[in-house]
Amino acid sequence: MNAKHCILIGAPVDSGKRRAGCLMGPDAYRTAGLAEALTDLGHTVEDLGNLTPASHPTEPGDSHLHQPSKTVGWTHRLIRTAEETMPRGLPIFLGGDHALALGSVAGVANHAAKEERPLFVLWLDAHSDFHTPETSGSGNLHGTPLGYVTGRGGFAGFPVVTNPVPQENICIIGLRSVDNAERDALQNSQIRFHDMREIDESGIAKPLAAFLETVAEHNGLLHVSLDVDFLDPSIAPAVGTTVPGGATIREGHLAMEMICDSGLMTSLDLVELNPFLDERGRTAQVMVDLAASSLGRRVFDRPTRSFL
Ligand code: EXY
Ligand code: MN
Ligand code: MN
Ligand code: MN
Repeated sequence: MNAKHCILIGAPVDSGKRRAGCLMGPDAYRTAGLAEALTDLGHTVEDLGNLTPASHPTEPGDSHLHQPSKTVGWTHRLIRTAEETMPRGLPIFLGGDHALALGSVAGVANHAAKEERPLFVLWLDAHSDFHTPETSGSGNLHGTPLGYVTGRGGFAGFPVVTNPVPQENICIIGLRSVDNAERDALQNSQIRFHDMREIDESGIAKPLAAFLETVAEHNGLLHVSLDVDFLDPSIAPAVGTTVPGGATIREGHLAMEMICDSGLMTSLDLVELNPFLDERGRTAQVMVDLAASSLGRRVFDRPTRSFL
Protein backbone atom coordinates (compact mmCIF):
# COMPACT_ATOMS: atom_id res chain seq x y z
CA MET A 1 0.00 0.00 0.00
CA ASN A 2 1.03 3.63 -0.35
CA ALA A 3 3.13 4.92 2.54
CA LYS A 4 1.09 6.92 5.03
CA HIS A 5 1.96 9.43 7.69
CA CYS A 6 0.53 7.77 10.81
CA ILE A 7 -0.17 10.10 13.71
CA LEU A 8 -0.44 8.30 17.04
CA ILE A 9 -2.70 10.13 19.46
CA GLY A 10 -2.72 8.86 23.03
CA ALA A 11 -6.25 9.34 24.38
CA PRO A 12 -6.24 7.83 27.88
CA VAL A 13 -9.99 8.31 28.29
CA ASP A 14 -11.28 6.42 31.33
CA SER A 15 -14.42 8.40 32.06
CA GLY A 16 -16.75 6.41 29.80
CA LYS A 17 -17.44 3.69 32.36
CA ARG A 18 -16.85 2.83 36.00
CA ARG A 19 -14.13 0.18 35.84
CA ALA A 20 -10.76 1.94 35.61
CA GLY A 21 -7.76 0.89 33.56
CA CYS A 22 -8.21 2.02 29.95
CA LEU A 23 -6.07 5.05 30.76
CA MET A 24 -3.07 2.70 30.47
CA GLY A 25 -4.04 1.70 26.92
CA PRO A 26 -1.90 4.15 24.92
CA ASP A 27 1.30 3.13 26.66
CA ALA A 28 0.47 -0.55 26.27
CA TYR A 29 0.17 -0.06 22.49
CA ARG A 30 3.52 1.71 22.51
CA THR A 31 5.08 -1.05 24.58
CA ALA A 32 3.67 -3.67 22.21
CA GLY A 33 5.54 -1.95 19.37
CA LEU A 34 2.88 -0.15 17.35
CA ALA A 35 5.19 2.58 16.04
CA GLU A 36 7.89 0.07 15.10
CA ALA A 37 5.38 -2.17 13.31
CA LEU A 38 4.12 0.75 11.22
CA THR A 39 7.63 1.99 10.46
CA ASP A 40 8.61 -1.52 9.32
CA LEU A 41 5.73 -1.37 6.85
CA GLY A 42 7.24 1.76 5.29
CA HIS A 43 5.00 4.33 6.93
CA THR A 44 6.23 7.40 8.77
CA VAL A 45 5.08 7.69 12.38
CA GLU A 46 4.60 10.72 14.57
CA ASP A 47 3.56 10.21 18.20
CA LEU A 48 1.75 13.16 19.77
CA GLY A 49 2.03 11.61 23.24
CA ASN A 50 -0.93 11.49 25.55
CA LEU A 51 -3.63 14.17 25.44
CA THR A 52 -5.50 15.53 28.44
CA PRO A 53 -9.15 16.58 28.48
CA ALA A 54 -10.01 20.23 27.85
CA SER A 55 -11.00 22.10 30.99
CA HIS A 56 -14.45 21.17 32.10
CA PRO A 57 -16.82 21.87 35.00
CA THR A 58 -16.84 19.70 38.10
CA GLU A 59 -19.07 16.66 37.87
CA PRO A 60 -22.73 17.23 38.66
CA GLY A 61 -23.84 15.48 41.82
CA ASP A 62 -27.28 14.57 40.57
CA SER A 63 -26.66 12.88 37.19
CA HIS A 64 -27.23 9.20 36.46
CA LEU A 65 -24.29 9.51 34.07
CA HIS A 66 -20.76 8.56 35.13
CA GLN A 67 -18.32 11.49 34.83
CA PRO A 68 -20.18 13.38 32.09
CA SER A 69 -18.14 16.57 32.55
CA LYS A 70 -14.83 14.82 32.04
CA THR A 71 -16.15 13.16 28.90
CA VAL A 72 -17.27 16.60 27.68
CA GLY A 73 -13.68 17.78 28.21
CA TRP A 74 -12.31 14.82 26.27
CA THR A 75 -14.82 15.36 23.47
CA HIS A 76 -13.72 18.98 23.00
CA ARG A 77 -10.05 17.98 23.00
CA LEU A 78 -10.51 15.09 20.58
CA ILE A 79 -12.68 17.00 18.11
CA ARG A 80 -9.96 19.62 17.90
CA THR A 81 -7.19 17.01 17.58
CA ALA A 82 -9.02 15.10 14.85
CA GLU A 83 -9.57 18.33 12.89
CA GLU A 84 -5.89 19.26 13.24
CA THR A 85 -4.43 15.87 12.30
CA MET A 86 -6.69 14.74 9.45
CA PRO A 87 -5.27 17.22 6.90
CA ARG A 88 -1.73 15.94 7.40
CA GLY A 89 -1.93 12.22 7.94
CA LEU A 90 -3.80 9.20 9.22
CA PRO A 91 -4.68 9.70 12.88
CA ILE A 92 -4.72 6.59 15.07
CA PHE A 93 -6.52 7.27 18.34
CA LEU A 94 -5.03 5.08 21.05
CA GLY A 95 -7.68 4.54 23.71
CA GLY A 96 -8.83 4.83 26.18
CA ASP A 97 -12.41 3.66 26.34
CA HIS A 98 -14.95 4.03 23.53
CA ALA A 99 -16.17 7.40 24.86
CA LEU A 100 -13.18 8.77 22.97
CA ALA A 101 -15.10 8.20 19.74
CA LEU A 102 -17.59 10.95 20.57
CA GLY A 103 -14.71 13.29 19.82
CA SER A 104 -12.66 11.37 17.25
CA VAL A 105 -15.62 10.70 14.95
CA ALA A 106 -17.22 14.14 15.38
CA GLY A 107 -13.88 15.78 14.58
CA VAL A 108 -13.21 13.56 11.57
CA ALA A 109 -16.74 14.37 10.36
CA ASN A 110 -15.95 18.09 10.52
CA HIS A 111 -12.85 17.48 8.40
CA ALA A 112 -14.83 15.43 5.87
CA ALA A 113 -17.40 18.23 5.57
CA LYS A 114 -14.60 20.71 4.89
CA GLU A 115 -13.28 18.45 2.15
CA GLU A 116 -16.83 18.05 0.83
CA ARG A 117 -16.54 14.28 1.03
CA PRO A 118 -18.91 11.94 2.86
CA LEU A 119 -17.68 10.21 5.99
CA PHE A 120 -18.33 6.50 6.48
CA VAL A 121 -17.82 4.74 9.82
CA LEU A 122 -17.06 1.05 10.34
CA TRP A 123 -17.80 0.01 13.93
CA LEU A 124 -16.26 -3.33 14.94
CA ASP A 125 -17.81 -4.07 18.33
CA ALA A 126 -19.86 -6.54 20.38
CA HIS A 127 -22.06 -3.57 21.30
CA SER A 128 -23.89 -1.02 19.20
CA ASP A 129 -22.94 2.00 21.38
CA PHE A 130 -26.09 3.71 20.08
CA HIS A 131 -27.52 4.93 23.38
CA THR A 132 -28.33 8.50 24.24
CA PRO A 133 -27.75 9.68 27.82
CA GLU A 134 -31.50 9.29 28.30
CA THR A 135 -31.75 5.67 27.11
CA SER A 136 -28.54 4.49 28.83
CA GLY A 137 -29.41 2.31 31.79
CA SER A 138 -25.82 2.09 33.02
CA GLY A 139 -25.03 5.80 32.64
CA ASN A 140 -21.74 4.78 31.01
CA LEU A 141 -21.01 7.10 28.12
CA HIS A 142 -18.82 4.59 26.28
CA GLY A 143 -22.17 3.10 25.24
CA THR A 144 -23.22 6.30 23.44
CA PRO A 145 -20.75 7.43 20.73
CA LEU A 146 -22.85 6.32 17.74
CA GLY A 147 -25.87 8.01 19.32
CA TYR A 148 -23.87 11.22 19.66
CA VAL A 149 -22.23 11.35 16.23
CA THR A 150 -25.48 10.57 14.42
CA GLY A 151 -27.08 13.53 16.19
CA ARG A 152 -29.61 11.60 18.27
CA GLY A 153 -29.74 14.39 20.82
CA GLY A 154 -30.01 14.46 24.58
CA PHE A 155 -26.30 15.19 25.00
CA ALA A 156 -26.75 18.32 27.10
CA GLY A 157 -23.47 20.13 27.77
CA PHE A 158 -21.60 18.33 24.98
CA PRO A 159 -20.29 20.16 21.92
CA VAL A 160 -22.97 20.52 19.26
CA VAL A 161 -22.45 17.93 16.51
CA THR A 162 -22.01 20.19 13.51
CA ASN A 163 -21.75 17.40 10.97
CA PRO A 164 -23.80 14.40 12.06
CA VAL A 165 -22.80 11.17 10.34
CA PRO A 166 -25.72 9.95 8.19
CA GLN A 167 -27.04 6.66 9.56
CA GLU A 168 -26.74 4.97 6.18
CA ASN A 169 -22.97 5.68 6.22
CA ILE A 170 -22.44 3.49 9.30
CA CYS A 171 -21.83 -0.26 9.42
CA ILE A 172 -21.57 -2.20 12.68
CA ILE A 173 -20.10 -5.71 12.64
CA GLY A 174 -19.74 -8.11 15.57
CA LEU A 175 -22.92 -7.46 17.56
CA ARG A 176 -23.85 -9.83 20.35
CA SER A 177 -24.84 -7.55 23.25
CA VAL A 178 -27.44 -4.93 22.44
CA ASP A 179 -29.76 -3.36 25.02
CA ASN A 180 -33.49 -3.25 24.26
CA ALA A 181 -33.61 0.52 23.76
CA GLU A 182 -30.67 0.34 21.37
CA ARG A 183 -32.15 -2.57 19.46
CA ASP A 184 -35.40 -0.71 18.85
CA ALA A 185 -33.56 2.42 17.74
CA LEU A 186 -31.20 0.44 15.51
CA GLN A 187 -34.01 -1.46 13.86
CA ASN A 188 -35.71 1.84 13.05
CA SER A 189 -32.49 3.34 11.68
CA GLN A 190 -30.65 3.20 8.38
CA ILE A 191 -27.50 1.85 10.05
CA ARG A 192 -26.20 -1.41 8.55
CA PHE A 193 -25.62 -3.91 11.32
CA HIS A 194 -24.41 -7.49 11.28
CA ASP A 195 -24.56 -9.65 14.39
CA MET A 196 -22.38 -12.65 15.14
CA ARG A 197 -25.08 -15.06 14.03
CA GLU A 198 -24.90 -13.57 10.55
CA ILE A 199 -21.10 -13.76 10.63
CA ASP A 200 -21.35 -17.41 11.72
CA GLU A 201 -23.77 -18.22 8.92
CA SER A 202 -22.33 -16.22 6.04
CA GLY A 203 -18.86 -15.03 7.02
CA ILE A 204 -17.47 -11.58 7.66
CA ALA A 205 -16.20 -10.89 4.14
CA LYS A 206 -19.56 -10.43 2.46
CA PRO A 207 -21.06 -7.58 4.51
CA LEU A 208 -17.69 -5.89 4.85
CA ALA A 209 -17.03 -6.01 1.11
CA ALA A 210 -20.47 -4.58 0.42
CA PHE A 211 -19.84 -1.69 2.78
CA LEU A 212 -16.38 -0.97 1.38
CA GLU A 213 -17.85 -0.94 -2.13
CA THR A 214 -20.32 1.71 -1.01
CA VAL A 215 -17.58 3.84 0.53
CA ALA A 216 -15.57 3.62 -2.72
CA GLU A 217 -18.58 4.43 -4.90
CA HIS A 218 -19.14 7.62 -2.93
CA ASN A 219 -15.44 8.60 -2.77
CA GLY A 220 -15.86 8.60 0.99
CA LEU A 221 -13.50 8.91 3.90
CA LEU A 222 -13.51 5.84 6.15
CA HIS A 223 -13.13 5.92 9.91
CA VAL A 224 -12.63 2.50 11.52
CA SER A 225 -13.43 2.11 15.22
CA LEU A 226 -12.03 -1.16 16.58
CA ASP A 227 -13.27 -2.13 20.04
CA VAL A 228 -11.28 -4.88 21.75
CA ASP A 229 -14.53 -6.65 22.60
CA PHE A 230 -15.23 -7.20 18.88
CA LEU A 231 -12.80 -10.09 19.39
CA ASP A 232 -13.55 -13.22 21.33
CA PRO A 233 -12.39 -12.93 24.96
CA SER A 234 -10.30 -16.10 24.54
CA ILE A 235 -7.92 -14.16 22.28
CA ALA A 236 -8.48 -10.67 23.73
CA PRO A 237 -9.20 -10.87 27.45
CA ALA A 238 -8.12 -7.34 28.40
CA VAL A 239 -11.45 -5.57 28.23
CA GLY A 240 -14.03 -4.74 30.88
CA THR A 241 -17.01 -5.71 28.75
CA THR A 242 -16.13 -9.19 27.53
CA VAL A 243 -18.91 -11.00 25.69
CA PRO A 244 -18.31 -14.62 24.63
CA GLY A 245 -18.75 -15.57 21.01
CA GLY A 246 -16.71 -12.82 19.37
CA ALA A 247 -14.66 -12.63 16.20
CA THR A 248 -11.79 -15.08 15.82
CA ILE A 249 -8.25 -14.02 15.14
CA ARG A 250 -8.74 -14.95 11.47
CA GLU A 251 -11.97 -12.97 11.16
CA GLY A 252 -10.19 -10.01 12.74
CA HIS A 253 -7.24 -10.22 10.40
CA LEU A 254 -9.39 -10.82 7.33
CA ALA A 255 -11.41 -7.71 8.13
CA MET A 256 -8.29 -5.61 8.59
CA GLU A 257 -6.63 -6.98 5.45
CA MET A 258 -9.75 -6.20 3.42
CA ILE A 259 -9.76 -2.68 4.84
CA CYS A 260 -6.13 -2.38 3.81
CA ASP A 261 -6.77 -3.68 0.29
CA SER A 262 -9.57 -1.17 -0.15
CA GLY A 263 -7.14 1.69 0.45
CA LEU A 264 -10.04 3.60 1.98
CA MET A 265 -9.21 3.94 5.68
CA THR A 266 -8.40 7.52 6.66
CA SER A 267 -8.56 7.29 10.48
CA LEU A 268 -8.62 4.58 13.14
CA ASP A 269 -9.62 4.17 16.80
CA LEU A 270 -8.16 1.37 18.94
CA VAL A 271 -10.39 1.35 22.01
CA GLU A 272 -11.36 -0.34 25.27
CA LEU A 273 -8.02 -2.05 25.94
CA ASN A 274 -7.65 -2.35 29.72
CA PRO A 275 -4.04 -3.44 30.30
CA PHE A 276 -4.83 -4.05 33.98
CA LEU A 277 -6.87 -7.06 32.83
CA ASP A 278 -4.35 -8.35 30.28
CA GLU A 279 -2.27 -11.51 30.33
CA ARG A 280 1.37 -10.71 29.61
CA GLY A 281 0.35 -8.07 27.06
CA ARG A 282 -1.32 -10.50 24.68
CA THR A 283 -4.40 -8.35 24.00
CA ALA A 284 -2.28 -5.27 23.34
CA GLN A 285 -0.21 -7.37 20.93
CA VAL A 286 -3.28 -8.65 19.08
CA MET A 287 -4.56 -5.09 18.66
CA VAL A 288 -1.17 -3.94 17.35
CA ASP A 289 -1.10 -6.89 14.93
CA LEU A 290 -4.59 -6.00 13.69
CA ALA A 291 -3.62 -2.35 13.23
CA ALA A 292 -0.57 -3.51 11.27
CA SER A 293 -2.79 -5.70 9.08
CA SER A 294 -5.01 -2.71 8.30
CA LEU A 295 -1.91 -0.85 7.16
CA GLY A 296 -0.25 -3.43 4.98
CA ARG A 297 1.23 -6.31 6.94
CA ARG A 298 0.71 -9.67 5.22
CA VAL A 299 2.48 -12.78 4.13
CA PHE A 300 1.75 -12.54 0.40
CA ASP A 301 0.47 -9.65 -1.63
CA ARG A 302 -2.73 -10.40 -3.45
CA PRO A 303 -3.91 -8.69 -6.59
CA THR A 304 -6.74 -6.36 -5.65
CA ARG A 305 -9.86 -6.18 -7.77
CA SER A 306 -13.01 -5.58 -5.84
CA PHE A 307 -12.87 -5.97 -2.10
CA LEU A 308 -13.76 -9.66 -2.01
N1 EXY B 1 -24.90 -1.32 26.33
C1 EXY B 1 -24.18 -1.34 27.59
C2 EXY B 1 -24.26 0.00 28.27
O1 EXY B 1 -24.74 0.95 27.67
O2 EXY B 1 -23.83 0.10 29.42
C3 EXY B 1 -22.74 -1.76 27.37
C4 EXY B 1 -21.94 -0.76 26.61
C5 EXY B 1 -20.55 -1.26 26.41
C6 EXY B 1 -19.86 -0.36 25.48
C7 EXY B 1 -18.62 -0.99 25.06
C8 EXY B 1 -17.60 -0.26 24.61
O3 EXY B 1 -18.44 -1.04 23.66
MN1 MN C 1 -14.31 6.11 35.52
MN1 MN D 1 -17.67 -0.02 21.95
MN1 MN E 1 -17.95 -2.98 23.00
